[in-house]
Amino acid sequence: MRMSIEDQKRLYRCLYLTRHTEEVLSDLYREKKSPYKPMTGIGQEAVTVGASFCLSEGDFVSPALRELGAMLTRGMSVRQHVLDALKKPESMSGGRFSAHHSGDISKGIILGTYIVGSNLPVALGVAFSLKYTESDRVVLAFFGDGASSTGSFHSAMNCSSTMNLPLVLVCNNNAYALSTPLRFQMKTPDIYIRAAGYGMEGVCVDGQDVCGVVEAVDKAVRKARAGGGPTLIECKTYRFRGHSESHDFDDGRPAEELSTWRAKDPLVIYRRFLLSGKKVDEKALRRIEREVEREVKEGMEYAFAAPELSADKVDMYTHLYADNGGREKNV
Ligand SMILES: Cc1ncc(C[n+]2csc(CCOP(=O)(O)OP(=O)(O)O)c2C)c(N)n1
Ligand SMILES: [Mg+2]
Repeated sequence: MRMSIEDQKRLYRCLYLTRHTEEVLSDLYREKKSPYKPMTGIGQEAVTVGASFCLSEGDFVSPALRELGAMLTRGMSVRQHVLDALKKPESMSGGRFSAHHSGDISKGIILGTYIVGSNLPVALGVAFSLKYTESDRVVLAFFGDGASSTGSFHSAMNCSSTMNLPLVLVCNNNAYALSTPLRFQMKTPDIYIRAAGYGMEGVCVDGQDVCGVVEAVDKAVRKARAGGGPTLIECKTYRFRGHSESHDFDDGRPAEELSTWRAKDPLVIYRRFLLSGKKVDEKALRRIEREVEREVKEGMEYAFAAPELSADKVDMYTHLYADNGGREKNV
């Protein structure tokens, strides 16, 4: 993908927005100032943001568990995310979503579930509908290394390949499923090779290098849009924090492994890359960072101050398929 300087700055902005939002939410939880316990993608932003950056208006993204970066890159605001995370009645779902079920179909963000791997058959269904209606839109679906051992993953691989669907499957291989390291999950360190078993193209990229992620995903998106079918893209990455914010940072993972990966911070790498090109200077990047910090602060302040759900205004009987006959209680 040929990116203008403006595109490059926009990409940095999305990376920084994701990092900063997750850091602030995590700090608030740890300081007991927020009930929302994040499962962050800190360290993995080059994958989630970089891949989502390749989509166009009208395309769809299917986030898994730690893809806030995908939602923000596709245009969800910090305010909207935090309203969802805090289950505020003002959120789109009226307080029904948790952050794991968040999404916004008007922005092409398919709503998630907490069941590992379960977003893949849903993404597959959306991809099928796009092909069926002869649309040139594509679906980008995220999943983790752990999810790649689920039946949902294998069904989605087989079906999308056989039906030549416009689906791009992006694996965040962060080497752990909760606290289980990859070597206890599978006999191979590589997930992209599984594509061969389904007659699909499989690609492996450095998930800390956002330029490499953008290049690989952009190619796969173009291929899918042109009717070339699905691609599996494995991104080797690492989460810098615990599985969730209720886990310690060093949750049994070797200290040396953590420090090796922390030295490959995707934001630092991309920042350095931008400055080395000499078309973006330190001042411009600082300006972006200040703007993002202001946006995050305003979004958080709004969402935290928004009214809470109140017990006497529970409307659990609306939005049901079944007619409740106007009854409010004891249904
Ligand atoms: C079907 C299912 N099994 C177990 C869990 C509990 N669980 C939540 S996240 C997770 C780890 C998933 O690992 P991976 O797919 O590698 O994603 P990561 O957390 O590393 O991003 C597990 C086991 C779940 N939510 N759903
Ligand atoms: Mg994982």
